[in-house]
Amino acid sequence: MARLLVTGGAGFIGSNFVHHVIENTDHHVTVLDKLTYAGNRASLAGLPEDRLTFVHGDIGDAALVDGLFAEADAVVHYAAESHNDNSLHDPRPFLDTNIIGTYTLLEAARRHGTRLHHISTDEVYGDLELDDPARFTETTPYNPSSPYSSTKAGSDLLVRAWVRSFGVQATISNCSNNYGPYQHVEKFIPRQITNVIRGIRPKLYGAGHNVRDWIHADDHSSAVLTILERGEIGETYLIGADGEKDNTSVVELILTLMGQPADAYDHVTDRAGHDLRYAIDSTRLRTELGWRPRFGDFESGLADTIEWYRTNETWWAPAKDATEAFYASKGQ
Ligand code: NAD
Ligand code: TDX
Repeated sequence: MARLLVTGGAGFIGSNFVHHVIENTDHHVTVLDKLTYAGNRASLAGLPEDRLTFVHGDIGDAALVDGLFAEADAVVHYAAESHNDNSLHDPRPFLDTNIIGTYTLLEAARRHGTRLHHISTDEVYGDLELDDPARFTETTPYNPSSPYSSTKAGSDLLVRAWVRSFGVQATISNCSNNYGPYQHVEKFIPRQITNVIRGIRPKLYGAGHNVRDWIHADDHSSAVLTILERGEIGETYLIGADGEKDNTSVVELILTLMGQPADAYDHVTDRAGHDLRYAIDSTRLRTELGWRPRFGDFESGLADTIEWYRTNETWWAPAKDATEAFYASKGQ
């Protein structure tokens, strides 16, 4: 049994990871989460009290972080400001949490010799043309587009520097777009599902040709656990499940699965600097560490996710009106 510290464990992917760890291992989990607008204590409801400790705090609080690292065997770092649209509106929290927060964790890992896994995104590589046969690999040069992705790129580079300069025992993973339960209604898939539930037409940015490479959050969790157990220190692993879909197809599929006409959506103002396409080549993770995704079928994973939002309206309803008001103020 190991003692895992999970930063951002009340967010979308972090909470999915905590559920995955508690169901599939005997590790004890301590969650450190600031409970920003994106964090929700209810995402961890029902988990056994003897397996989970919740600490409400900021990853930039060096004294708090130091005490938690002293008691952890390993740290998995999910905490971040994560939404591109917010980063275009107000970049500052992205610098504070994604850059200074990660720096604070790295300094604690350095003092305590703690194993650290840093969670990052494929967005650090910029975007690809729609007809480009290439996909991102571990050697693709960094070329981030948004304030969000540039701060994630900065945090990755800090981790690499702390490994090389100070011998910090860290690994990095860069994953593609996640979907599944507990995702905030500001994000594309939950926004459209909850719009349909509320009788609002889904909103597609621009022409809707942009492509994202979708992976179920539980497959992201199994990949992270694999890297934590068998990954080589100092190395980066790309996580993806060959799930490329253009945004129009995703909206049409949501509408169809929810019993609506496939064309019952609106085109709205495009995102500034909107990345065209992301695509992950996860060969390294599969061949070197033997990882495989379990959710091969996007349509059935999406149907399960729709069902989750239908049955968990009390989880998402409190954030819905404010989120739509924010988008409406931007013409989106
Ligand atoms: P999220 O916004 O749903 O959750 C972020 C969590 O971090 C929240 O619980 C929030 O309260 C917490 N947090 C924010 N600032 C904090 C701080 N200063 N101190 C402590 N806690 C803080 O994000 P998510 O979508 O779950 O993303 C989690 C991680 O995965 C991020 O690092 C993100 O870059 C990365 N990632 C996300 C995706 C995706 O598709 N969502 C894909 C690849 C990588
Ligand atoms: O209402 C919408 N309509 C729309 O067309 C919203 C919210 C989004 N979109 C488009 C923009 C993107 O092309 O859908 C796509 C997905 O948008 P988001 O859910 O905002 O995700 P994205 O910007 O691709 O970033 C996500 O994946 C990578 C996560 O939010 C990041 O944290 C992660 O790093």
